[in-house]
Amino acid sequence: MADVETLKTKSSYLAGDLADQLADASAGFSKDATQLIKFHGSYQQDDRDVRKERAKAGLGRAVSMMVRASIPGGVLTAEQYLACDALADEVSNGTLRITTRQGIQWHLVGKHDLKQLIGTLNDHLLSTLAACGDVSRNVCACPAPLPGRDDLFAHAERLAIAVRPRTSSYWDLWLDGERRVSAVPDHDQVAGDSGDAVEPLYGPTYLPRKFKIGFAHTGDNCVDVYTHDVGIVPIRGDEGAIERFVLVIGGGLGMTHNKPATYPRLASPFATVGVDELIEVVEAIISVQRDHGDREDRKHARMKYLVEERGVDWFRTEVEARIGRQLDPPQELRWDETDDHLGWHAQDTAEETWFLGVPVPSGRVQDTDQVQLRSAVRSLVRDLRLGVRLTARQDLILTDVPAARRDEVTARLRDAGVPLVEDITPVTRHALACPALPTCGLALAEAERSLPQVTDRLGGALDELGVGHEPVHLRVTGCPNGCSRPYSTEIGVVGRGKDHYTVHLGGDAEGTRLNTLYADRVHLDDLTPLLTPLLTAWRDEREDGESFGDWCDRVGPRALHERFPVGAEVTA
Ligand code: SRM
Ligand code: SF4
Repeated sequence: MADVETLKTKSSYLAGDLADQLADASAGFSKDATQLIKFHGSYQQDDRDVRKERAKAGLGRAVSMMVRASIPGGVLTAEQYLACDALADEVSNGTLRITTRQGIQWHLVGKHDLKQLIGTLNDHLLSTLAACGDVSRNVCACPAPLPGRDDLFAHAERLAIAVRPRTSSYWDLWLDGERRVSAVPDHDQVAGDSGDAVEPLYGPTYLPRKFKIGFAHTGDNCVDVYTHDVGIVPIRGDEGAIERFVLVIGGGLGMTHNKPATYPRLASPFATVGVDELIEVVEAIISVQRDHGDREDRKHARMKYLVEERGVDWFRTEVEARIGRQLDPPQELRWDETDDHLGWHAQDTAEETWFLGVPVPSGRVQDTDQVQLRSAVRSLVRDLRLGVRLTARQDLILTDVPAARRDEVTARLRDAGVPLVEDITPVTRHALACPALPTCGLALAEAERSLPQVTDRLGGALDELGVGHEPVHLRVTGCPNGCSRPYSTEIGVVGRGKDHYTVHLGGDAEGTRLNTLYADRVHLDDLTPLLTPLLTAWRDEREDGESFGDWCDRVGPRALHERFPVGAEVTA
């Protein structure tokens, strides 16, 4: 068993000695407690920018906490958003970080401010419970409130509540035992019951590893549904109501450089289920992973390995045995061009209410000298009581804008220097980056802080080639764990070591195809020179409307290497 398994077993349902550790004067938690506190939504980190100097000066690490709220479908009321915003100043570093799973992170939080932060969130019916840890994480869902489509959220929220841990330790630790209503599932039966009274779904050792669920609308894969452990896509009847759901299973992206036994995987078609069966079937899927997932090797513990190695048919038989009936085969899914929901869109057919998707570079909602994004969003939400939605592409959507106030909203954002979607290049629009340095303890290279340089240079090269208007999708991470989903896009740039990256090409904008490794140890300065010959060939050879990723895929990885050998200058 991995050490974490013993820790979970001994923790009495995630309590451990967290209460004592929270009360002591030190800035951080013990090694064991840092593992347990993840289940409560918090990671212990240190400022890596000052690690070396502090060590030289004989000082310990500059320890702080990152706190993550899990927000199903990324849907927030005005009051909830304003509470999150206020916490950024009260206990954090003045920024809110929208995550690639529609959550919010606060960085540089002091250990002794955790209770205030988590308590305030719960006062607003938001939670950090299970935002991290070996449980089902935040449930993603397309957040766009387009007419006839906003019914998906209710399903996502219901499932999110059903799969939340039920231990009282979270409430005991952060809320003096007071349980909030929204956290209580409305059903007692749990398919694949662990036989455990406290955690009927998870049991005392929870899952072997993190678990992710996402909902996408047919045709619009804005949440990258194939990268989830369970992806869920509604099928609508003639009247437009959701009648069934298609499930895909076994997605996941994390890998380790030079360890072929670890790999990204896209989810496989699994089954079609009725609306009333959804929770039961998803719980049964989770229970199969709970019982059969690898609890010895955490690098091999995600459900994707179970699905890949035992096969979808074996998995389906296991689930059918647990629910006591056969599942219908998965209906075929179709995907159009994925919409990032930026810009203005009508929220109802009468066009009385609108929503505006606002680009947020790397999801960082902050004020800088040039751009007062955080202040502008705060004042708009406060004055117009707008709803806020977070996208899985790290952007935000302001909802419920009366038609008559659209111009005012646009003007106020522009006055604050906020670039809207029409003001940015396509490569900037579609780019994602994970936080990486200085907060992420696993980062091998920069990501968020280098993204502007990468998009400026690549955007410049595309302009020079006369294709600057074409959407090119780029995602950067500081290590191969894949937090900004770099393997399911056209150009994935993955941290390898200081300033060096692997470059992956040939995924598609719809997120239905993995890219493949093209070059290793590329210095960031060499990225655009490396890609320019390929982009030139794409411009000249592409078939009608063919995207860069589709062209790379058509040419094929081997031919790409032969035609565009990666020179020693970029692999130094
Ligand atoms: Fe992630 C770990 C940030 C989405 C795969 N991820 C981490 C940690 C907590 C580092 C750590 O363990 O010490 C990062 C904190 C950095 C920081 O300073 O904030 C971190 N992950 C993020 C976020 C904030 C990136 C972002 O740009 O928004 C995302 C938070 C989502 C959320 O609200 O829950 C985030 N992480 C993802 C995704 C994308 C997704 O889920 O859609 C993935 C790839 C999909 C997947 O899970 O396979 C992802 N994160 C990982 C992994 C590799 C897991 C694996 O199977 O190997 C790790 C490392 C681990 O778990 O050991 C990791
Ligand atoms: Fe950290 Fe790596 Fe995730 Fe980036 S991809 S946030 S560097 S774990």
